[in-house]
Amino acid sequence: MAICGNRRWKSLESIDLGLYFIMGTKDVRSGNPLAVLESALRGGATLFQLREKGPGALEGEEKFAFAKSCQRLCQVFDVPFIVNDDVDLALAVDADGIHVGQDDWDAARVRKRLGPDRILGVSVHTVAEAEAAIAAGANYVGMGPVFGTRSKPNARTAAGTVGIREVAARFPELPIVAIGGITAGAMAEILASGAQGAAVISAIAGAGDAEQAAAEFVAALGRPEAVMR
Ligand code: 3NM
Repeated sequence: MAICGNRRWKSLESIDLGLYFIMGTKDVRSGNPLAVLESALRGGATLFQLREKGPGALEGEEKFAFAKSCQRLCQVFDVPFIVNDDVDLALAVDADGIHVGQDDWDAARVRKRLGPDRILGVSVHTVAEAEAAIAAGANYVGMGPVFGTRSKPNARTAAGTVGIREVAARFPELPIVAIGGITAGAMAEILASGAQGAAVISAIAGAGDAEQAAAEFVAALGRPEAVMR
């Protein structure tokens, strides 16, 4: 089986938010996290974010080593490797980008540290936050939680797609990825709201067969050609 990569990306403009897989070691209920990541990539994930957070999360050298292993897998599949929240780690491993929340870091300061060539994603909830993220130099915004989620203990109340519709209408050029409790069955609703794709933890990391789960999302995106095997 030849691995051709999920989606060639050579510029910040060609980032594919279609199936944005997010995972930390604690999100995987059974099996080896790296094997789960590889399965998700095989299934067609177009972007990966390492979100190593919460009780029992790896730290220091272990986190660095795990990040490097994830990055190597992403490189095999030609999928951007994004680090959640940890700017030092992102720079140390030479990640393709970083994702920050409203409470994590000031996005403009992060952009300064990253320079112009890495991907910067920012979580936003309102049109005003989206405007600030654009001004700070974000390449995309994440919006959620759309549905209830168990993967983020301090997540806000589920907001549906209302906010996504508002932000998409105000900033039609801004790439938006929806997050929070998203399943393949919800993809049509997500795309109709103006988002380019879905960011997913449990529906893939918690699935018995992560490759199959990812492939179902890609099929729901309506462009299964994203995967070449
Ligand atoms: N951020 P799942 S919801 C990491 O609303 C994260 O900003 C959210 O995991 C937000 O796909 C969330 O298992 C968890 O619901 C998403």
